[in-house]
Amino acid sequence: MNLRSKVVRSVCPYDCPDACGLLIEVIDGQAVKVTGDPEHPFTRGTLCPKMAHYERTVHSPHRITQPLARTGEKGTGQYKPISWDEGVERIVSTWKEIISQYGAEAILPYSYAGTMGMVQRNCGEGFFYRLGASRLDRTICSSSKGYGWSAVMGETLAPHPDEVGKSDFIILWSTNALATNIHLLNYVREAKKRGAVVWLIDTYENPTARLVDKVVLVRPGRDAALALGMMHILASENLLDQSFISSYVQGFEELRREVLPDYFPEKVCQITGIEEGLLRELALYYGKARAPFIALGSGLCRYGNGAMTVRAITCLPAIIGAWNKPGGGLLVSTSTGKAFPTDKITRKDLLTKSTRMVNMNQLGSALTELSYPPIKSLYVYHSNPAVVAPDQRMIIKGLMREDLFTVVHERFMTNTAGYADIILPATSSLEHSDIYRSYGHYGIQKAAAVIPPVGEAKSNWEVFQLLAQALGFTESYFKQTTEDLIEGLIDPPTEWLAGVELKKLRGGYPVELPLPGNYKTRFLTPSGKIEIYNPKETEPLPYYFAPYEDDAPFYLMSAPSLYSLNSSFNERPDLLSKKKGPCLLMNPRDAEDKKLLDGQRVIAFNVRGEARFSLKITEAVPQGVVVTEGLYFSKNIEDSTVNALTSQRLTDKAAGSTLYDVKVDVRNGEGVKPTT
Ligand SMILES: Nc1nc2c(c(=O)[nH]1)N[C@H]1C(S)=C(S)[C@@H](COP(=O)(O)OP(=O)(O)OC[C@H]3O[C@@H](n4cnc5c(=O)[nH]c(N)nc54)[C@H](O)[C@@H]3O)O[C@H]1N2
Ligand SMILES: Nc1nc2c(c(=O)[nH]1)N[C@H]1C(S)=C(S)[C@@H](COP(=O)(O)OP(=O)(O)OC[C@H]3O[C@@H](n4cnc5c(=O)[nH]c(N)nc54)[C@H](O)[C@@H]3O)O[C@H]1N2
Ligand code: SF4
Ligand SMILES: [Mo]
Repeated sequence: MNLRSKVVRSVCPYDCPDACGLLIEVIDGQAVKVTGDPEHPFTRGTLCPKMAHYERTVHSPHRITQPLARTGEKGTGQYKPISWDEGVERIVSTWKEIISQYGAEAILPYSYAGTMGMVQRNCGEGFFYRLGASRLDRTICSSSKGYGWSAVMGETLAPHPDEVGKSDFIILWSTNALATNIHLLNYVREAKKRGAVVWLIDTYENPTARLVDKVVLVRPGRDAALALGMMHILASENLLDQSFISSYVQGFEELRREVLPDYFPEKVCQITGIEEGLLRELALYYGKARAPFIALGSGLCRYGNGAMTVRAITCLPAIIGAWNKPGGGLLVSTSTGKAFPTDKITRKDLLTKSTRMVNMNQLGSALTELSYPPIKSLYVYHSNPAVVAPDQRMIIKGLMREDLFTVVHERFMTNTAGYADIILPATSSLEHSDIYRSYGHYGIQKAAAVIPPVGEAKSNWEVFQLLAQALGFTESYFKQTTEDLIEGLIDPPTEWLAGVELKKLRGGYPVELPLPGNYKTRFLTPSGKIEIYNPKETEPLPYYFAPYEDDAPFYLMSAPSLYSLNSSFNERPDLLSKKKGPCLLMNPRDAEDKKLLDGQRVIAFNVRGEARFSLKITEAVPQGVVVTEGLYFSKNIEDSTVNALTSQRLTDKAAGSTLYDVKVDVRNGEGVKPTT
């Protein structure tokens, strides 16, 4: 190690359940090396391929380092540098004009999870409430999954991930954990060493398939039928835990009487496409295991029936009493929001009158169809809707509007930034402070800035402070430093936080939120029991209904890639070369029917649009399904990507995205020029 170098702790800011602890080696204000913190209990010293060279992202030559103003046509990428003063002045004067003509609801913020830090992620909300802008319903990821879990389990604490290590039968259900939750696999490996059996239930043999003992391929959007079919078999084979049910479960008898008879194996196999022998084997393994554990990913919640699917699966551990056994349970996500008074950041109280809510999955319609008032300005921060949000063609049509004033606060020239009127340079997580929690474990950690801002970059909070000042907002909230906001989350500590060593937390070390001894059987629902029957639901008992489905031959899965995270990391040539460009995986028999050859250019299309891929023929994908891994930037304005195919339809509950509930046809794309 160089004498001038120092090694400091930080936290991975990305939208990933692992929320890893990082060690950053810094020389002369530059991050030169990034490694996993060996003292972080979940990270255990290893990082994913994306973050192993985070310094290449932070000091990328593609970083935006100055505010920029558009000089050419929208979408053509022509900009000139301007000062921060000029940038802020242009934004504020344009907004004032818009507000006087249309009211503040003509302004729409758009943000999601470029950074998961509690301050930088959420600090725009108070600002836009104060402004009186339209509000954004932030449901693109997995709101329906949370809804489905809560409908059965209320606010019950999720199991600690180390339970997985104690299980003897693990189901990885709708997750490509090898890409999206790699540190959970440490526990899976531990369990395997002790003899545990691991299965994967997915719509294709995703890369995690090679780590498991058996794969069950289910037709997309049918998992509720599968879960109910498993419960039918568990009941008919007497594999229920009656004593657990009578102490802790509400409504199993109703389910057994009114719903389960409908989910006999022949019917379930017809719906799900699973062979009867395999369905029985799965149900019997699950029912006979000492402590079965389900790790539930989010793919299956992004359908028109997503919330109900998660609700049905959440009933499974209840009827066999898995919650009562060390190593048994179901992990949907750890919700640790209650540990922090996040309303001190989001400041709902600054909203003085009711304002319009726009669903983030329907940005395309919002920009092109909304009136009274129309959206006249869009402010995007830590999100890239032109790539990640559904129905891309509509979004681009909206972003192209000459009368839409778009501001994008970004680290890189994303496709969304390419349509902006003003671009503001954003800091990376190493350049600002924050405090982090996780949705995959119970660790929390504070991270101070470890290097100065690259160029003239500013953090989300700094920009909202500048805008607040220019708009004359006088509330003391806007005068607080980032450090003040972090401290406000810790002090005074909530009841949950009071159990952690605050000195260690303030010092930047990873600490764990404590869990009460009996938490796995403390069911925080209105009845105090697991609510298979939930009287508050419009349908008090879970059942299966079909997802939306387009009229086209192939289900399209646009699953995560190991080498990017949503649209992030596309700035990295080292990772892009491993990603190998947008591919479409197809079963050999489908390719033969369509007379398509391995490696050729193909176009996937449906009523909403089309996207180009290179075809990869593989048995990993069943007939009737095509798969693409990872999101890519469009190279030019004519070229759409996978979200040109996805729809703005919402889930059954919680207004979530239906990004996987989409069907396409595929045709030869050799020698065909792109069209929009
Ligand atoms: N490397 C990497 N890591 C990531 C991300 C990334 O893009 N890349 N994204 C991050 C984000 S934002 C999130 S939310 C998490 C998501 O992490 P996960 O929840 O693990 O991943 P998902 O993409 O939601 O779902 C993955 C799997 O669902 C399967 N699937 C789709 N439909 C169905 C279905 O109907 N039934 C079943 N059984 N399976 C189905 C897909 O084939 C895919 O294998 O990962 C985070 N981590
Ligand atoms: N077809 C399809 N579409 C999907 C998915 C899918 O599986 N299939 N996954 C969906 C899911 S699960 C999610 S969660 C969404 C995610 O969608 P987004 O949250 O939009 O995620 P990213 O694409 O990672 O874009 C985040 C952007 O924030 C920027 N950024 C990072 N840190 C900061 C910061 O501190 N300040 C500012 N101002 N900018 C910052 C990054 O440079 C990056 O461009 O995408 C969804 N889209
Ligand atoms: S595994 Fe997830 S949290 Fe850990 S370094 Fe990679 S992206 Fe970050
Ligand atoms: Mo997500």
